[in-house]
Amino acid sequence: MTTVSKAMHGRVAVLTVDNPPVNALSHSVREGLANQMTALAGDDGVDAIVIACAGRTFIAGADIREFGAPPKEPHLPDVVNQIEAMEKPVVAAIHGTALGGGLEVALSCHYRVAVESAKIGLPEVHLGILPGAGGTQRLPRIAGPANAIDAILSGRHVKAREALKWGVIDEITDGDLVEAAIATAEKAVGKPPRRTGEIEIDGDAFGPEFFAGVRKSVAKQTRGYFAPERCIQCVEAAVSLPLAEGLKRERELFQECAKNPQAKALQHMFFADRQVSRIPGITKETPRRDIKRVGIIGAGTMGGGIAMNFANVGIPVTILEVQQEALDRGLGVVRKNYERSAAKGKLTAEQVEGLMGQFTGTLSYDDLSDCDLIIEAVFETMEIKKKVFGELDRVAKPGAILASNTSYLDIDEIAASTSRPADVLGLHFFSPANVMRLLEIVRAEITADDVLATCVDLAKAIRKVGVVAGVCHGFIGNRMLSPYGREASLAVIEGAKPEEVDAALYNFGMPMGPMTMSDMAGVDIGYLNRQGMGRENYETKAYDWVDRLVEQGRKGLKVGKGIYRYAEGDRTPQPDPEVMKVIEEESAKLGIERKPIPAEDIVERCMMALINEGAKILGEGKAYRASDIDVVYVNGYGFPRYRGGPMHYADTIGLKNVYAKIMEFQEKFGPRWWQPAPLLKELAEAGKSFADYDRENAG
Ligand code: 3H9
Repeated sequence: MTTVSKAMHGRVAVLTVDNPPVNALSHSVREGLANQMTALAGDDGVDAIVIACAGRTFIAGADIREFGAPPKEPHLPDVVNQIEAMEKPVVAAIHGTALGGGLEVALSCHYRVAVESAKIGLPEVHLGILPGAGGTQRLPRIAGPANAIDAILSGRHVKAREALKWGVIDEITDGDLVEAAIATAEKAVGKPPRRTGEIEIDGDAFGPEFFAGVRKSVAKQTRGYFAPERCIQCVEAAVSLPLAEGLKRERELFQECAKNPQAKALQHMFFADRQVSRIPGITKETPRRDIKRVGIIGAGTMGGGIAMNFANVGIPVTILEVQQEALDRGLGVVRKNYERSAAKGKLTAEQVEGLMGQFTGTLSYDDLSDCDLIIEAVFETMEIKKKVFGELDRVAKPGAILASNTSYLDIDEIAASTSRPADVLGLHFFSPANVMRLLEIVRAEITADDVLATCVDLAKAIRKVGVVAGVCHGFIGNRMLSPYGREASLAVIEGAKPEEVDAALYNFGMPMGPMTMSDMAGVDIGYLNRQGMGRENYETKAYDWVDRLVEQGRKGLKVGKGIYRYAEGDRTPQPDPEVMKVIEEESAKLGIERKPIPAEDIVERCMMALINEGAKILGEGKAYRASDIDVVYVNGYGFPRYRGGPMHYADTIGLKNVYAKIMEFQEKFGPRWWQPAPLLKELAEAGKSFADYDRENAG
């Protein structure tokens, strides 16, 4: 298939890359560009060359689908060097996004013309690699090391205007892009070659202190990641070495990154993020309902946060409370949130007022009658939820979508309590709802397809990662959290200190350990939940010590003490000897001889519990794909993205090993909580992975 075609415009050859959807640099494109360059170099009828793209974008990078396959010549770095070495001027005509290898191709051209809406970037770091076709050597030369390192480490998309200031783009045109590029090419004929790689960097300002500062500034957000440090080393090489040597160093470091398991994990997440909105039975043709106004019931932290998502994208919200005071308080919190953003310079005072203008407060259900979607965020009991849905059934217009923000309750039961169950589903936001990206979209037994399709689209519109889950206790995320928390808590009663458990999981890559997380969420929440469950339904050994703390008033961070203690105005958890006393007493009560537990054992138990529950969820059809579970855990629970989510992590261990470990735990800790998921057993015995399962079942 020809993906690079040539058309002559006078004495300028215009090469058009046409490789939908994003003109990635698949083998045919690399080969097409290389062959064309060879032919055009020797073609007396051609004075200059333009590289342009068909469709929605300039080249968006190397073809990620080819990663892992045996490399095929010509390699991109060679193609890029070949373009730069051309004696005839080469001009890139950029629209859409010139990303990764796409920008590297553009940087090897001698001029770059773009449309105003174009963007450039080197997002390789998000895929666990680094720009491997000269990007780390050429961008610092043309844009300066500081801009280059910012672009390479953040992977952000830089607007054409900013790129113009950096010198990466030579001209922004509001006319026809290809014509403008041809004009630039014609003007360049006869001038000496203008090669990015030949620009000299004045390295004086970019010594060791500069790079030490860079390392320090990104240390927190890059904790545990392999590629960022190698990106920095590449730019150091650009500053200190001639181009050829810098390119060699870039190649070595690129290979190191490509071989590291993080690259595979991050590339898995790239596709997982895109797969998640593909819902069996839902197509582009599935009708959608119009959402012009949203109603929210409950103006508490959750309700207010949920409402902000809609206001932020220009959808007006009616927010209902039972008492004026609660309503005023809720709207006051929303205003404060916006004002905080304004204080940081993210919003103007005028924008704050505009956003607040999207809110209408009410105490009457009747005022929700013009809403197209109503989400309740009230107290978490079935009785109250049913009462609310009864009211909604009475006032909502026909066709309105009715959603519950419940974290655990049975949406089928809620739906069945209305006269319109097909219009009901769960929309489970995570706290703080205006910040957290995850949204679980809970499909009830008879939720209508158009209701689901509308909510999947809506999730994107409000910039959330929407994952469809089936009805079960805790859906995907919280259901998995429960055995994970149980194992963490058991480790404490068996001999580990809370801070040791937290450190083990923090060092694994979680943003915080489960003990700190409990304190932040409120230790009393789990306590109340357990009170409602009955002792026969949970592992009392794991939680009796926690419950004793709650009974002593240690409800967590909000009261300054929980599993840890907190100094006034300080959120740093401090180990507390009082807590250790309770733990030791409870261990003794249970006849447990406390023993130190190695960090690896803590991590292993927590991870095996998480994976096993994930496999149960998948086997029961409560998640469509293993990769959807990964999306939930990475976006909602801070599971390290570089490990690819719990299910991909399980694949890296090997499901046979995971299954064997769970059987070992069954032997050691008893069968009650260690029943392997039937799907896990099946896959392990067949020598398959969760990725195989996804390929075979969900496409
Ligand atoms: C690189 O360049 C390495 C080099 O430095 C060195 C080499 C030696 N390859 O996101 P969308 C697919 S690394 C293959 O929904 P949007 C994507 O999977 C690369 N496929 O659209 C999806 O497929 P499907 C550096 C790709 O409009 C479809 O295109 N570049 C690639 O929201 C549409 O994607 C990047 O990391 C690819 N490179 O956003 C850029 N890119 O329909 C990654 C996309 O089957 N891409 N697909 O699900 C993006 O950031 C966005 O896709 C883009 C469009 C902004 C371009």
